Amino acid sequence: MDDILKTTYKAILEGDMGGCQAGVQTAVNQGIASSEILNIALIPAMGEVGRLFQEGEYFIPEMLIAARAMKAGLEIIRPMLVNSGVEPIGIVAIGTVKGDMHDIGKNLVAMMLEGAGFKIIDLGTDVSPDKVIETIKAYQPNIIGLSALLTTTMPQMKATIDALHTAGIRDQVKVIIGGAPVTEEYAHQIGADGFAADASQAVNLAKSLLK
Ligand code: B1M
Repeated sequence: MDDILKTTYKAILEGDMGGCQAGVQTAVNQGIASSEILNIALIPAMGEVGRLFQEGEYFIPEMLIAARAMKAGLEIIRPMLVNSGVEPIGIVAIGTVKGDMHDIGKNLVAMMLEGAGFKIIDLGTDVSPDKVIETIKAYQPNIIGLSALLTTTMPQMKATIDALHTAGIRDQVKVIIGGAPVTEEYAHQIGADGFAADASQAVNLAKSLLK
């Protein structure tokens, strides 16, 4: 791993927002591709934070400041991940399901979709099925993207799909799901139109569903 990527990785583990921003900026200045910065430093660092949390070495505050540092670094490479001025190829409304506050992965997926030419309606976190229904009625998105990071909030994905059926609007949109505990099998089980394991797969999936 390049020294600057190691420094950036370490800054996230230490919750050092300024260090993470400086590291990402230096990496960009050195000509390191934004995808490398993301996949070698930023994402693995959050994986390590999760491991440390699971082992009882990190607690919520450490996890939170690490997430803030990572998000600040992500913002620097955002323009490189996102193209602007391109006619949208479709509309995706995306959010993290009810009861779930994790938004880093969801934001990354949104950025990559935006970069691929989709117009994004960001519903934020803790998104209820009713909010999804309101959004479909108001903006007619082609795709609804649901993210969940907790095994306890995954059932909200099914609750949302069920609510779309009840409201009689399930056939108006495609529903794609993702997040660390989510699987392809779960997507089939709850009647989603697709599952993506990461942001680039989400882009391929969204494009294929538009066809
Ligand atoms: Co939380 N947390 N957290 N957390 N947190 C996890 C998820 C956990 C695995 C940590 C652990 O125990 N190892 C664990 C869940 C266990 C489980 O359910 N099985 C956990 C827990 C338990 C909790 C709390 C319950 C802790 C507590 O309070 N006791 C609590 C819940 C709060 C709530 O939501 N109601 C909590 C809180 C938090 C913080 C607020 C401190 C913070 C979130 C900050 C934020 O997001 N703004 C946080 C963090 C940072 C994490 C970890 C460390 C990192 C998550 C992350 O950002 N990953 C996480 C451990 C881990 O995942 N290793 C953990 C980086 C991100 C790029 O990856 O989100 O997976 P990810 O997204 C990927 C893919 O999954 C996919 O693409 C993304 C890019 O490749 N993807 C999609 C995601 N969404 C998609 C949607 C798609 C398609 C693909 O289509 C629509």
